[in-house]
Amino acid sequence: MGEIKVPVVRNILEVNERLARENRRLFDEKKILVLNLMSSPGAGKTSVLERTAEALQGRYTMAVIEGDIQSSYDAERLQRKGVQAVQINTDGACHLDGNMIRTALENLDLDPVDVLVIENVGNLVCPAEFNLGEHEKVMILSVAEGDDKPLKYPLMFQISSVLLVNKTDLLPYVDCDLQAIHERARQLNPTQKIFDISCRTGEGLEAWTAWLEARIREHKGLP
Ligand SMILES: Nc1nc2c(ncn2[C@@H]2O[C@H](COP(=O)(O)OP(=O)(O)O)[C@@H](O)[C@H]2O)c(=O)[nH]1
Ligand SMILES: [Mg+2]
Repeated sequence: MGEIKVPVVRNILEVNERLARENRRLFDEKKILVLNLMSSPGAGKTSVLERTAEALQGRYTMAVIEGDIQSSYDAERLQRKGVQAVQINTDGACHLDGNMIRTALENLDLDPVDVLVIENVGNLVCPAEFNLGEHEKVMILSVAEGDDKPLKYPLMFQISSVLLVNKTDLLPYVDCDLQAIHERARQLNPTQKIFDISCRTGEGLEAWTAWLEARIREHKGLP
């Protein structure tokens, strides 16, 4: 009898890592800075992108990949701001993966792009596990979600190099201790950059966009 070979399905995360590395190679070849933007549903990912597009206008070219379970609503929001945007519908999947990004890239003209932001599916859990080939993971927590979230979703805070604490205009109306968010996030990730922002009033957005512009220049090797 010949040897019986059992097919082994390779770890899904391992396959994803390979695809993410391929995406990263393409981004680096084109000198495009890529951000993976993550948060729970409604924390303000698309709002941050709209505000960021306004701030970068005329200086740097931004493109966006929008991930949602359904609809093309968010891509349309960004297109209205003059941003090249492509929508991915995951049809139920709770996160984006390297393969979905590779497919989306076929529908983008990358040549003029300085920064590509990938808006992940609204979820503080699964997106933390899947690299897409990005250079920076950026997460948003809105104050309306509560100051206990770093304790409950530690991985997302640990892997994100930037934390945007959004909706600070709502602080007078919600039971949320901003200082506690900072302290808990710091404990999980001492090097994380934290920006308190309000997409509604614009407060704090300048510091965030200044960081982003500096990061774009650094990535391109510009002074
Ligand atoms: N009060 C307030 N509302 C905000 C702020 N940022 C976003 N929103 C609102 O929160 C809701 C969800 O925002 P959206 O950007 O679609 O969140 P996403 O699901 O994470 O993309 C929308 O109704 C926004 O207008 C903010 O800073 N303050
Ligand atoms: Mg959105």
